[in-house]
Amino acid sequence: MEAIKEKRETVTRQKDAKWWQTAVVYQIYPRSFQDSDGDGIGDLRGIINRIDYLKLLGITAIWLSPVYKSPNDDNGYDISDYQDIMDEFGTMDDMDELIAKANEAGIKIIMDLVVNHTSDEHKWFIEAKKGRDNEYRDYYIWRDPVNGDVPNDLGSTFSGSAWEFDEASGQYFLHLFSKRQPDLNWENEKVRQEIYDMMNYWLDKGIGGFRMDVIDLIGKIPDEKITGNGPKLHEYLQEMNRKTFGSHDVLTVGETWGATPEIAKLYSDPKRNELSMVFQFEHVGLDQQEGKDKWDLKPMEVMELKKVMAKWQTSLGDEGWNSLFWNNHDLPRIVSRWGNDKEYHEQSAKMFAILLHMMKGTPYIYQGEEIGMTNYPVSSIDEVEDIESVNMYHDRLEKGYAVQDIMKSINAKGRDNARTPMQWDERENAGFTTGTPWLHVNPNYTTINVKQNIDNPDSIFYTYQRLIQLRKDNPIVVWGEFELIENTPDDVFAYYRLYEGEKWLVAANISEQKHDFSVDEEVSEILMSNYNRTEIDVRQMTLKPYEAITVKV
Ligand code: TEU
Repeated sequence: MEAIKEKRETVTRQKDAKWWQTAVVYQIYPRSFQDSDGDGIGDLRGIINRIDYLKLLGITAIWLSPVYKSPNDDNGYDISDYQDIMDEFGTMDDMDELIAKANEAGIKIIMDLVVNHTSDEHKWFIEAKKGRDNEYRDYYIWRDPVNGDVPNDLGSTFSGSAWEFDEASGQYFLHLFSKRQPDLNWENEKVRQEIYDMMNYWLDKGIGGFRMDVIDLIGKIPDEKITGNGPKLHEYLQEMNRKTFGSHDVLTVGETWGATPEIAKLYSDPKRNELSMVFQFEHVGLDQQEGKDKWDLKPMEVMELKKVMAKWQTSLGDEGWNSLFWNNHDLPRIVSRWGNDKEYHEQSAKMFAILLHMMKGTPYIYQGEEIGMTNYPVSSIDEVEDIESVNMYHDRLEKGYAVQDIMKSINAKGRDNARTPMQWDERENAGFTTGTPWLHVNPNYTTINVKQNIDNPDSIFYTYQRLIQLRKDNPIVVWGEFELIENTPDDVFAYYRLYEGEKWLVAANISEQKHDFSVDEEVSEILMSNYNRTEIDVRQMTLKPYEAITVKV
């Protein structure tokens, strides 16, 4: 025990270690996590009731998707009051209790900061719409028609134009997402100060930081059709750091869809006093056709995945910090997307866990990933809830796409896949609610649920629990150098981690085929094996379908 205790201390004692460099973050989509009052919608009390479960898993921070007042046009990513709690989720007292109880359990609460836009029911927008002279008009982005039409051809992520006409004033306002999510005008310093005041309100509550929704868009120049990475973006982030979280020891992670390693360094180089890290999405785009939308599918090539992830593991150096994820509330479930959620369900879910959690960076686990929850394919658009999928359906139908092709895209990439209720046990509605769930429960909850995972020592849950413990006990996982092993079969992703003379080898077979694998190394200890091997000789072995190992060499 002394040796492990000593090692644990070295994990956090390293250089000027930040707590978020040794953290493991669990993302909760509150609407689908746990309902406590039978209205069919998850709530804060439900999360409080599950803190012991999260402590058992071993995570040390929760990223909470938005819980603020919202009309739920985009399920909480359309905020009408940043300093009040959505009615369905509970009260501010519940929120204060969640922060306190999580902190007592050694778990920090990371709030979701959605400040590229508000809801159209926010008081600022209600005022702004009253007229061109209203003091809040310039909190948003208004433009006159051009030749009686939209100011330019900027498009919304949720299909159609990014410009909505306001009859009363005869102007258009900008919305890069739904028509009910008007973009804020960050060039207006009053807007920036209002946001900073709100952030300090939450920091004063003792939260552990912020996940920053589409933060790469706040520097937009709509007249030049610049949306991401605008010229003032980093000026705003450095001002935000100075005026809010810079004086707190918190985690800040930016959602930056277009980031490259060079761009990521601009956000997360400690010398720049901006953010802790970013979510980069280069690996997420590997199964969409070049230059097209996420709906235009193509198979993911493992060779591409290896190249992209190795590049990110080795490019930031000490000028940034990686976030590590496969899933979130916008993405299809990894075991269905790139694994095999039928014959090799457990093996492929465990393989992706081992492959990712042995890398360098802060891992993020999305609710249900730790028990291998899967996509839930539907047959009709009537079963689809998500605004992004519904808007795309109508847009592509109008453009002549075949319904079955549209539904194939939605089943592959639609966001509802990630938002089906958390599967707790075999009771009706998977123990998520005693009422009627707001979104269908995946019928496979009878065999894929928390209770069945907890009762099975060889479950996916315990694979995640052990990976989290390995990170806590071994500095090599947090601080070790990453080195890709090149000469492997295309579908085998293998790498080393090296730290102060210690060397770990990770190998994952991302396919249904067996693959020979050999490196000239002597195994001294087996740390992870999703096939529970008791002997491993990496000088000559055959990896089974979706097999993953971590060994000390
Ligand atoms: O997502 C940003 C975003 O662009 C995603 O919606 C993405 O386009 C798509 O969903 C990829 O599958 C953030 C939030 O994560 C998302 O839930 C919100 O809908 C969006 O911003 C607007 O706030």
